[in-house]
Amino acid sequence: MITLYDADRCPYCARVRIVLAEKGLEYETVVIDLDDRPAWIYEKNPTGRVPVLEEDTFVLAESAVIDEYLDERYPDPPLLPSDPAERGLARVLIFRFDDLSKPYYALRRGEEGARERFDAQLPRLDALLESQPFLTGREFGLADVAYLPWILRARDRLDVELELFPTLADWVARLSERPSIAAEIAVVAAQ
Ligand SMILES: N[C@@H](CCC(=O)N[C@@H](CS)C(=O)NCC(=O)O)C(=O)O
Repeated sequence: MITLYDADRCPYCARVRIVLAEKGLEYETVVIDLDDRPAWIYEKNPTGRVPVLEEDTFVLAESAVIDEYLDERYPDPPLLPSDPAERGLARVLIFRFDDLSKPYYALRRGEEGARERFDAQLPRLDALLESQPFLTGREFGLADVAYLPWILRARDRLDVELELFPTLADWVARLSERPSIAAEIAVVAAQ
């Protein structure tokens, strides 16, 4: 049995929810109140953060690692390219995710200049999506999952205008047709 220690408002948890949905896996959710975390969550993850995935007695933290674990353990449908070069490039994008998340959290904190710093990241993603249909490569996969939760929250909660970046906006529109992503858009709307 899979258990996800989860919080609706957490985009890192969204990464895992999306992969569980894409794989069609059943799981149990334990909601963690991020403003009043139970002491026992530190036994599962020493940082006290969510998401944490538990499968029987196995416990795993870190959203990007959990997503790769799920992809390896439940390979159908695959969410990383079979071509090693394409796979490597998708992993670099996931590895460098902080290039987007740092200005995102600065924007959330209302720091001066943060909107410009966040907006400056979008042409890079837009240009990449002009050369390939998905951040992961030729098919949807883990790099798309790694970035989309923040792009959705930037659009829906921080008034970032994605229309200025048509290829990126088109990527969001295409992904939004997937049930796994539509469910996350509903989660963001409910917050
Ligand atoms: N690197 C972690 C980050 C997870 C994370 O920052 N989760 C946030 C919620 S979105 C959290 O638990 N925050 C509580 C805290 O920082 O104490 C991952 O990718 O899973």
